[in-house]
Amino acid sequence: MSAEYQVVGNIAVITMKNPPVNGLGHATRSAIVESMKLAALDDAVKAIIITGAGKAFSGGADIKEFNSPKAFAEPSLHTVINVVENASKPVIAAIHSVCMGGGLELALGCHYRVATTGAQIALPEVKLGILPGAGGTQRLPRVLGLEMALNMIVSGAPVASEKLAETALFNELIDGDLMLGAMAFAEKMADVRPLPRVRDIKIDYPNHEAFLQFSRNTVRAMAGPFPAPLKCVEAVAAAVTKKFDDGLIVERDLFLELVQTTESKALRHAFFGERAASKVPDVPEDTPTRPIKSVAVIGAGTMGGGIAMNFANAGIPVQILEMKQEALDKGLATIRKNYENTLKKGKLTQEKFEQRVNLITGTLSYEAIAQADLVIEAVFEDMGVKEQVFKKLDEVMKPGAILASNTSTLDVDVIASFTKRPEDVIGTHFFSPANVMKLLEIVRGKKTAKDVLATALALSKKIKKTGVVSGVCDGFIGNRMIEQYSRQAGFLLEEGCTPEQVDKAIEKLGFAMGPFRMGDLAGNDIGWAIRKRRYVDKPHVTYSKTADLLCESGRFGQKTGAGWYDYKAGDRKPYPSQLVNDMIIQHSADIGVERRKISDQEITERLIFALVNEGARILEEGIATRASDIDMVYLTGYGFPLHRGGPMFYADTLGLTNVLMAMEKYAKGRHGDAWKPAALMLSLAAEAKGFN
Ligand code: T1G
Repeated sequence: MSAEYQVVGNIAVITMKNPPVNGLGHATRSAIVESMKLAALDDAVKAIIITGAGKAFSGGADIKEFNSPKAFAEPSLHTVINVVENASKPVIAAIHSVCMGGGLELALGCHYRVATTGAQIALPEVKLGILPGAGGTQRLPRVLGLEMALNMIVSGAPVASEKLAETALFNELIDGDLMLGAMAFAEKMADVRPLPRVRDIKIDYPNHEAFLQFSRNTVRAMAGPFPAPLKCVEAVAAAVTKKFDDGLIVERDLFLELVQTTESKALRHAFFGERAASKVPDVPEDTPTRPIKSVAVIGAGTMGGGIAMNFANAGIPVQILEMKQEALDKGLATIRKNYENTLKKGKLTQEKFEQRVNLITGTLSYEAIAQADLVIEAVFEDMGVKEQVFKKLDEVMKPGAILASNTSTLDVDVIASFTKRPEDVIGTHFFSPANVMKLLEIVRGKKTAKDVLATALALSKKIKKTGVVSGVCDGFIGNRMIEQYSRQAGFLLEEGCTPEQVDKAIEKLGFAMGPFRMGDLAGNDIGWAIRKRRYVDKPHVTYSKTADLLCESGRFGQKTGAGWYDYKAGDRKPYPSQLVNDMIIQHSADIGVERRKISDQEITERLIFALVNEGARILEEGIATRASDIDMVYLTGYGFPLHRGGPMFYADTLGLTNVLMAMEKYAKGRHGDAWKPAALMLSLAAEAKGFN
């Protein structure tokens, strides 16, 4: 059952029931049409109300059905809306909570719409790389006007129902019980004729061409690699320039064009990937979580400060523990400065500023944090230091407190072994800047308790992070893959590239920042320290010494005013460095490598396929639960271009056989051992399958 039909007095009530958000899947669409037939045949029924059960009126078309025959199987959403709009009895949409996408389009096909306040009203299709495909681009401008409708459709942003109260979208806003209000409204309108239809409203916008042209130029400038925003403008333009039914045809054609694009498939992949990431196969979704009412952070450095801000932003009091008053004062001052900057930009109210600053306090004593529900260690990335901290935490923290480490590569099981409560230990790897980057790698130790993991996942949502669960290995998911990416980047320098050429090639593919600009930003000394530790245990692993030579000359990046690139004081713009390029050329000669011209395609293939191959191994070993988790790590933590869906999705769009063929070619070159294909890739390619 995905819609319930009942008659209350002389009003028929159709209640959509397709949890969690009443997605308008085929079964729901069919049930609505069947219910409309019953209402039409029942002479006692004078009016019909459509509403949604649970937490939404409707979240729109069932995205899970896309690219499956069900999505367009009759009754299509168009058919459902036509049945409603052409009914001989008044149909009233009773809207609450969420009315989005196809759900709003269904409501626009009704003769009347009433709503509670606070309902989220949106046509968010553009965020999925498509556009409203069931009349939304033609009907919304008729009730909101051209400008407001175009803004909503191109941005996909929700608007609270009360903000639209004065528009023709709503006939009434209902205070109190929605259904009682809707029934009263239905009684009132039961005999009113003719039945008003949104499609009959004329859009009055003189000189619309100038506005539409301005909109095209503005949208083209902001759309980046995504085709949907500009098509939204074209669809809405048809609402003004064409008859209603002709406008519907324009909308349909544009929708069908967009729904097939890789960009849309990538956005839909990311939509579901974000939500799938919080699902852990052996941890039931209703696992009880531990209440987190207070947090402590050990270390007031860049990471510790940023981490603390996340919790203050979510309204959770945070204590920062430092060893020295000077370091503590510096850390707290940096946090205040960050909030002041946000305040100055108008992105924070004075009230929120004060609330957040006051939620963060400092202390020099472990005893002062003993009652915190969660403590996150963000000290120097050295196992000896971690050991001291966790032994102390084990001593002072109250029973049941969660002990988390922000380590970016170290073994969480070893860290847990420093305590007598390894089940309470977990990794929470934030990405710098910790108060900005969405990604949170949640590292599950062998002994981490299920409720601790469930708590960390729930908390990641509360602090607006994308929590992705990783098993324990060197580098977890993101940094383990970036090691292979960095190896190839170094080899490319030795074989003929400059840092700028590598960066430009991968940035042309859509990466926010290439490996060398990223190194200069994050600090080349971080990778240097990791390599010193990592390759001691793995002497057989070859890697380029160019990065070490760079660090030996003190060129750590922006923080030292020079790295792979030169920098001018007060200017973060990277300038190619002749000195570094000469050092690279000399190094090639020293190691007897003849430099050659290397294409952008080779650069991007070697960088990305190195990620994909290591990602496949991470999947094989069960470090990551699913390929989309790996994609979410790269989309939210490493600047992988969203329109390409993440490394594993991108490999799927290229075809794993093609990826393997390219890898085979590179395996014949220098350090060919780096290109040994993961068994999972070979088996998937053999079955013509992909990772997702
Ligand atoms: N279809 C299928 N599943 C959906 C869904 C949808 N439209 N919306 C949400 N879900 C699932 C989601 O995957 C998750 O599943 C659960 O619901 C809770 O979601 C013709 C073609 C509605 C504001 O783009 O913005 O209509 O992980 O965690 O925070 O023009 O979901 O539990 O298994 O996000 O309360 C247009 C997308 C579709 C709305 C609720 N509609 N959804 O937020 O819960 S295209 C959208 C959202 C369309 C027509 C076109 C949000 C929400 P699971 P959640 P939430």
